[in-house]
Amino acid sequence: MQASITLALTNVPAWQMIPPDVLAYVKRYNAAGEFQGKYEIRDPANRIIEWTVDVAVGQFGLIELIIQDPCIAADLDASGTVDLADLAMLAKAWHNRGPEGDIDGDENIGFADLIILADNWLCECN
Ligand SMILES: [Ca+2]
Ligand SMILES: [Ca+2]
Repeated sequence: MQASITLALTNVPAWQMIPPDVLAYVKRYNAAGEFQGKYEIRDPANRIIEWTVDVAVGQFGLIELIIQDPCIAADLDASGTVDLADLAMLAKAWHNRGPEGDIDGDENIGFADLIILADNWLCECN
């Protein structure tokens, strides 16, 4: 069975108050808990997010709203500083899929994550 879900981010003024330097997105999972997609919420085209799911009505998966300081996101080992240890974790996960080593939330490990890490190099995020 297929069904369509619409997630409408209707409180636009609230979204516009999100600081420009934070990561802000929605992650979607299916009923089995598997990652399905990431949606940027600053993109005006994505203020209304709609997709089709292949599960019965009432069995929709998790939707996770993430608003996060990019320094904390880039601190992969949660040491309080973005440094070589985090770069090593990113390199180890390079081109993998999944949350391990992911910084921008798309569950692909690549240049987008490296850019955030580089932009926050040596930042202290306590
Ligand atoms: Ca760290
Ligand atoms: Ca990523």
